[in-house]
Amino acid sequence: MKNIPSTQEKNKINELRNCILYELKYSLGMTLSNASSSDIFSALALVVRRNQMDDYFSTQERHYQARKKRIYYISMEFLIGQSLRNNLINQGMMEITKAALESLGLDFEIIAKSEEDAALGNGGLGRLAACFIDSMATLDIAGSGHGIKYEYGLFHQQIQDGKQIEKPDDWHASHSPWLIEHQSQAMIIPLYGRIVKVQDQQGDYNPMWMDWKIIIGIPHDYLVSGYNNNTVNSLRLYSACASDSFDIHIFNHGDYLNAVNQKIASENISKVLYPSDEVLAGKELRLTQEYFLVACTLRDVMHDFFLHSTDLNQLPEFVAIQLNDTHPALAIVELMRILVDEYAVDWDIAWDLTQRVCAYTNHTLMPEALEKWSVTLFELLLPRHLQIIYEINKRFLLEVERWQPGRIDLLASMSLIEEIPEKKVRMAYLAIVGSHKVNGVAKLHSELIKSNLVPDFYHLMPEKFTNQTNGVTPRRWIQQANPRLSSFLDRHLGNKWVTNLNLLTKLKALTDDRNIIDELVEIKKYNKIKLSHIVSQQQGIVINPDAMFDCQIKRIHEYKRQLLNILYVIRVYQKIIDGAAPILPKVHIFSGKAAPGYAMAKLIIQLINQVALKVNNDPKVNGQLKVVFLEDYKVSLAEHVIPAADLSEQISTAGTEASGTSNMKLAMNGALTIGTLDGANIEIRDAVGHENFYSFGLSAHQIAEQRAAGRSSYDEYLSHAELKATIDSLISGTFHSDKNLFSPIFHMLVSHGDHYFHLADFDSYYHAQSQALADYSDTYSWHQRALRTISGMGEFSSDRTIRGYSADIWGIDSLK
Ligand code: T68
Repeated sequence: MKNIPSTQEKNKINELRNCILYELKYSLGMTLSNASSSDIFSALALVVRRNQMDDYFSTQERHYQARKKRIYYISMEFLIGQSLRNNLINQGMMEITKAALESLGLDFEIIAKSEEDAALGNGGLGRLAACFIDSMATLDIAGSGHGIKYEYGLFHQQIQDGKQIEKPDDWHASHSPWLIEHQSQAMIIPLYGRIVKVQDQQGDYNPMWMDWKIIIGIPHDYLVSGYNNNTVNSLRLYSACASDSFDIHIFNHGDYLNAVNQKIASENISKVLYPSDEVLAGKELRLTQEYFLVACTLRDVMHDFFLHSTDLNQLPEFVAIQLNDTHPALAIVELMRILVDEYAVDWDIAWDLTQRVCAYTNHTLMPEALEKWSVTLFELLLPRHLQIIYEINKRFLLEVERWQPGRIDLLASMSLIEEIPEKKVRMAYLAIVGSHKVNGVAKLHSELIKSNLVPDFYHLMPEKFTNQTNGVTPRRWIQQANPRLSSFLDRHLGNKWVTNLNLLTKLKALTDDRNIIDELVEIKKYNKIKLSHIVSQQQGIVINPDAMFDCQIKRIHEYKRQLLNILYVIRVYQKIIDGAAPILPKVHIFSGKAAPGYAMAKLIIQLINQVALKVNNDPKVNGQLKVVFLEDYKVSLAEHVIPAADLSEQISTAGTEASGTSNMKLAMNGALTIGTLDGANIEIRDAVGHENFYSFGLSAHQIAEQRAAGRSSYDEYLSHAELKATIDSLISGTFHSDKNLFSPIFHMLVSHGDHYFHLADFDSYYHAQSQALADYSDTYSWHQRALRTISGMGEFSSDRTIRGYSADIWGIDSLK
């Protein structure tokens, strides 16, 4: 039943309605009668942005007056998704907006749906950055995000004949109502050129970078509201454009076409997000992007700093730079260049300041994913930066020599420059030596960084290494994505949980209350019905909301083992055909994108779709087992899947997933986890109680041992008849008329060593799955455990993570 609005509320609704009509008319040049949903969305977003503006200026002034240290979170990716709902919630405007739209005959849901996702990221790393800026604003930290305004975000995925097809994501950045362009703050970024030695007045020779080309960086501000606190920070996204003077120079020589080409080349820098969530081998444009981001951000850093002080020794008092992986590690070098070349700071002092300002977050243990850039490319693009890296390395290797005299092997293995087979800059080593802190993103991961990834660096400088377990923002991942769970929490805990997620522990006392469990059952059911509609609209597949929804939603990767999940489905299917399966209805939902150049991941997508086709249409299965691959995974789709999940698949090979964050989002929304002892799964299991977590598989330690011992996946395959039958179905023509189609998967598993231990973990996974399904048949106790799970998830709020960075890395302790 709706509440009758008070006169004051009526006035607010009226005012908002008039503002929307005003923006529609005067900013967009339309009237209601000819406006599309997307036009109304833009008008509404402009109203919201206008409301943010005053708070933005007062926040900046307040932080400036308080002489607060500023945090610059530099990331090549910010996976924002949609912003309307989030901004309305944070500003407490949701209800009146719905009412204002209704008074115009409009439905909020339809308007909100028309917002394009800002998909400026690949996966976990980019979404983490988005959660962090939300938490920094909510905690009233003077912190800004710094990234690139890609014209094309992560590609759209279409599935045709079971295969992934990539389509460009033109998210119409230039028309985004959220972005405010600041042409007047354009920045000059030099590139290419050569170094000459120039004699100064004392007769010393100093290097001078000359004859560079110029790119212009234009900042765009995206405003980030804190939750219910009047703090508004910003995410600065830089776009690249050609420099006019540079063009004119060429124009004067009459080379029009060359001038135009140069202009296009410059603008290409911010054209597209690289769609790989791992290796980005050798792409000149990518290195240019990384440098462009860093150079623009450091101009902002210096500008902001000089508002406070002209004494560069004070830099670490006012500035903290957090490097989101090694992608922005050139910030270390650019800061050194600015201090040494532009402000003539003595090298040792500059190096000390740089280290105290910078900190580095590592997100991967996989050696092949560690960034390395060819020295030749560096020399061409950033000759001065390469010199600085060599100087850093020279001094660092002297330190290594002092630490372990005579260890030539260490000088080679710890050098920032890899020599063989080709000279390359090791970006992770640069990031480690140039930072005062290096953190992993879950306890296990932070330990493995020390023991496996860079043990020598750890032994040389143990004080640098620390852990900050990831978290996710409850504003988006509970309040926005799951409004019914959110009201449930309001009812039983009051509304403070939104900014103090530890209050969830109070739910523990309610797990024996039948009425409360019934409420939770209803909420999950409602969310599952909603997802079923999306599945039937998008994929044309009818699923039963009473079935268990088993969800694996993340990038497609061998190490994440979507293949293990689909092999399990194949096994169950074979049992059904043999008449030997325990029949309890189940839906396996997959969603995720594969990097366009990652053939094996794309083949796994095709396998999932072919298995789906077979299983979903086989009358013997009779709808008891369904497989759904939801196309075009993105933040806004995740917001629908997560609240509807019963079982969360977190099944990476132990020791490969740095942390995971979908594991947190799903558990917070009441899914139980089936997972390996990997990444943050371990901490989640401890937090929710081991009895509420289906753990399986080898530990990271056992995996490492078996790798070292040289296990044979071929023997595993031969020695296990049922498993063999499952694997053989990949090449029997059961799932595709072309028997050879999936043979690369077969061979990867059987003849090429099964690097990610699918076969070794299969049985253990099968048993955990069977147990989960059997337990699900008792709805009441299942949801008791779901509530217990939610109650344990308080520590996985990104607010907790940001407090950790503040205290341990950034040196800000005065948070409210
Ligand atoms: C993820 N990494 C980790 N990388 O895989 C995940 N990489 O375990 C962790 O939870 C998450 O980071 C947050 O810490 C990524 O998402 C990338 O997306 C990426 C992108 C470009 C280059 C390398």
